[in-house]
Amino acid sequence: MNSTILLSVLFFCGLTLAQNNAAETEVIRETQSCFPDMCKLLQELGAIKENQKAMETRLKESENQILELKSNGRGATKIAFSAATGGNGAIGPFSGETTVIYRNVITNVGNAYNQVTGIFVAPVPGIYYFTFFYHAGGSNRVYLALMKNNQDVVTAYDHQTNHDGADNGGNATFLQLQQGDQVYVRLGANTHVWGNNEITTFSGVLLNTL
Ligand SMILES: *[C@@H]1O[C@H](CO)[C@@H](O)[C@H](O)[C@H]1NC(C)=O
Ligand SMILES: [Ca+2]
Repeated sequence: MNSTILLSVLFFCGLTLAQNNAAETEVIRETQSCFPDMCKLLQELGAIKENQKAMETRLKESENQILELKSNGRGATKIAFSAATGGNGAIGPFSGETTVIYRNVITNVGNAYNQVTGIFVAPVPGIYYFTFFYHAGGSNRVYLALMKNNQDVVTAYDHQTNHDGADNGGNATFLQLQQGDQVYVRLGANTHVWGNNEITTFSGVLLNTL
């Protein structure tokens, strides 16, 4: 039904209803018996149209939100890195605590890991997952700690021994980070790990933004 017809019928209904209040004649009674149904129908049609408009608006809003998430929104943030120390022998022992520098980058989506400093800096607040693994000999102790800012979160340890010449260990954790929080692996004083190829690694991934 086009809107001109809709308007004129509504206008007619208005007249009919107005006349109903003072209804006396046959003609008006006849009109009354026929048109009130029509008016109700039109009212319902109007309500349906309103509903449809509201739904279209909501659909458009949802579409916009999805587009926003797909492009530059927080839902699009992808952060993941894996790196290995590389090198050709023991890293340590050193007299003080040292940040382990994983120079060989395997993956660094989002560039939040710095291969010069060995430090990962959270670019967005979120839930992250980190792992580190090491290989080491028995000639010295092993002590590695995954650090969140200045606090050790999970550690890996092994004793010095001369009959157990090859050790492998590691640890993993979920961390809730604020933007700018630093995560790195610290080698304990007078301890060591081995650094050949991809044998000693540090990895992290953003699971969800918060
Ligand atoms: C992981 O770290 C925790 C906390 O430092 C420690 O108690 C646990 O022994 C570590 N696990 C391994 C497999 O080294
Ligand atoms: Ca051992």
